[in-house]
Order: sequence, then C-alpha cells, then structure tokens
Amino acid sequence: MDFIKLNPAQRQSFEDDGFLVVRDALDTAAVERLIAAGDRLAASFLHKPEVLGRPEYNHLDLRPGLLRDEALLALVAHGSTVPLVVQLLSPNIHLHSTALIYKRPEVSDAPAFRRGWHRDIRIPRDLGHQSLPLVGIKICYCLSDFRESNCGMTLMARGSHLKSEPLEISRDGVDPLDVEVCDLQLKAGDALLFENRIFHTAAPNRSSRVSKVLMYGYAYRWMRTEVYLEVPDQHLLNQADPITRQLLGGYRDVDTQPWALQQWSKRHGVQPDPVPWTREI
Ligand SMILES: O=C(O)CCC(=O)C(=O)O
Repeated sequence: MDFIKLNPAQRQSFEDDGFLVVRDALDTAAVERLIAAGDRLAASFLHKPEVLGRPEYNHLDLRPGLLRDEALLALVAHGSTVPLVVQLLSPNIHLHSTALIYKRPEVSDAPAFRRGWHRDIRIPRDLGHQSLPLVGIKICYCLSDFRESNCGMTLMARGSHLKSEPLEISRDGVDPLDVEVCDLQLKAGDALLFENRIFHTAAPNRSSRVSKVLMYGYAYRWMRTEVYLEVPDQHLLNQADPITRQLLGGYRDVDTQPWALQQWSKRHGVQPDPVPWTREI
C-alpha cells in the first residue's frame, strides 16, 4: 500500500468535525471500474420499474458479497485513503463492513425513507452517549457527483461526535436544530471519512440521477466484523498482499500482532507510541 501522510490540518479537521473530505481519492479509471462493478451487483435494482410512493424500493443498501468482485476487493487497501485511517486509528485495524448504496431519484413529496440520525455500530445502546470511544472510521467513496444539496449524500452533523447526549429533534421535525447539518458537495472520486461517533443519516435523492457510493468501514481488530462481511476463503487470503490479508482478518486471533500494518507504519515513521501495561514508580 502506498504511503500518504496525514497532515496536521487534516487531523485537526477530523478531530473538530468528526469527518474529513479527501478530494480525488479515486482517479477516473478507478471510478469507472467501480461503477461497472457496482452496477453489476445492483443490476436488478437498477432495472426494476419504479414503485411510486414506496421510497424504500428506490434505495439499495447492499452489504454482503461485495469482495467477490476484483475491483471492490482491490479497494480494501486503497492507497489514498486507508493510510489516513491507519494514522487516525492505529495499525491494529481490519475491515469491519462494506456497503454499496444506490439511491434512485425520489419525487419531492415522497416521505423521507431511512431518515434516521444515528451513531454507528450501536455502541451507545450499551455504553450510553457519554465517554463514547472512537473505534472505527468509514470511508465513503463517491461514484457519482454530489454537487447540489438533497441529491442523496449522507448528511453529517458537524462536531456531533463529541456530544455526550442524544441529538435533539423537534416533534414535527426530522433534523436536529442545535448542530450544523452538512449536506456535503462532493464529486465522483472524492472520499468522505467519518468516524463511528458522528451523528449521520441517509437522506433522499431529489436529483434526476441515481446516487452511488461505496462505504468501507475499518475498526480495531478487537471489534467483531459485521456478520455479512464473509470470512474470505484461504485461497483468496493466500493470494492477497500482506496488508490486504491483515485487513481481511487473515490472522488467527487478535493477540497476533498486526504485523503487516505495524511494519508499514514503522517503515513510514507513523507508528503510534507503545502503551505499556505497567510503569515503574
Ligand atoms: O444510506 C446512507 O446514506 C447512510 C448510510 C449509513 O447511515 C451508514 O452506513 O451508517
């Protein structure tokens, strides 16, 4: 995997906002390859007739089976984004989830489907909203342009990763009032990194084109992967480069050192300081 240094401004922006935009994370050829792969997986969704008044039929959130496609597998250790995730979390990470999200255009008076503000991985359900840890980062790769508002991009509540309480939404409203809701303007090839604590929600696509993104989530290796991320077969693991093998969960257990990314981090001078169990007094 190539090395790209996380610069101080990027770190600050990620720490302040809970998300970070990486422009041109994918070149045109990669976007085309990924659209072709995504469209193959989404073929039946893309070709079925529109079901009026049922926005849930206009929204595809496909999670299992993505990595069987070569182009989608190659994205697991993508060089312009995953190095940033390693520097924001640590080398001790693996791929935690994958999703292909397509939204067909929706008529403007249709009820908002899946407009549900949430934090990822359901951690607050057990730990509450206070002292919530940063444990994972999703990379959202744009395969279509998102150059206007209300065109299907996931909405982010800027800075809400630091909130220690639930979001406040008025009885007749859908969005929080006390935080800035960001409907980011992105173009195909851009990536949006966002962390597990930030409140975000799906939003309807009021444009005239299908909105297309891929989301790959990374988390510490002691976080169990989402169940639909199938354990890759041994043949595939044997063929993978060492970093992809680690990211795919190729080590026997979490006590095995994350050798591949540890060595990569060391080679590039970005290994985190060790955290000792004990210290002399
Ligand atoms: O469909 C979307 O835009 C949002 C997806 C989402 O909320 C998630 O992956 O956690």
